[in-house]
Amino acid sequence: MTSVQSLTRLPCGNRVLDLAQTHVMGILNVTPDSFSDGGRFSQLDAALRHAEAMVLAGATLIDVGGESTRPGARAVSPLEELERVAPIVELINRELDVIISVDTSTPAVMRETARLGAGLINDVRSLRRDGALDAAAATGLPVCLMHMLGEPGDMQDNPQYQDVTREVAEFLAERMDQCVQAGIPAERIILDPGFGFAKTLQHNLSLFKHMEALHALGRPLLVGVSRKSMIGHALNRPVGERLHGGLALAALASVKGARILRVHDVAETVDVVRMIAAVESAE
Ligand code: PT1
Repeated sequence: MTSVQSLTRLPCGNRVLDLAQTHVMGILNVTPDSFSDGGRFSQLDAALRHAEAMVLAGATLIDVGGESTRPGARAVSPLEELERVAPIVELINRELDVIISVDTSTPAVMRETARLGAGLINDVRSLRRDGALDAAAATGLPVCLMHMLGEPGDMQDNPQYQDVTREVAEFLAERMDQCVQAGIPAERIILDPGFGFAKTLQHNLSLFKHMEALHALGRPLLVGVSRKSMIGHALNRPVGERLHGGLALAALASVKGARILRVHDVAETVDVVRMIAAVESAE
């Protein structure tokens, strides 16, 4: 392997992510569906089939989350979260060829899912829960650190910044320092501006516009804007009508150098990424 290749290859458990390319991460929520009475097996089977469809559509990562972190969501207990997430991580690892990202802030979930085949820890709280830095370090897996102020339950209560991009960059630099001190090398860190987390529409748009400034931190960027209210507010669209706005942002993020796009609509986003790659690889 050349030294240039080693800079772009991020080991994620038993798989490798090539950071020279833009990747699509498919979202798999395993929060319980109160309208479904199909029982545990049928919910697990439906989740596996959804994951498989996203892999066939071109997702190279699947982000499994057992706790909703959208605005106003409430926290779940560690045991409840583990019981939701662990079986599907084990099943995807056995059945599919894909990197499993676990969307969690819970140390026990990090440790247990790493054992079951997870390849990436995606923590919207940037490893700020008690024991999370040590748990993530112990897994040896890469981590995605995301900017958020407060908790999902209160984060949209009047967020304020002097300069949102600078403050997000400073926050991420500080969390990266904490990781390195805890034994997570910088080479294992992915950074995320945290769109929709403690930000008004204007904060989100300004942060998106100036996203390139975060490249100064020297780590790959992950962007998650799929179906979020920033699209809804900018276009006046309900959640079911945000695909086109989301694809525009996916294209922009890709051109701005984001390496991972976290999305619901995998097939459509993969077309966007491939089309851009086709143009960029032309003479
Ligand atoms: C994200 C992200 C995430 N988003 C990472 N993980 C969510 N790394 C969950 C809205 O405004 O961007 N990056 N995990 C989902 N969270 C939200 C937030 C969903 C805001 C919706 C909104 O609509």
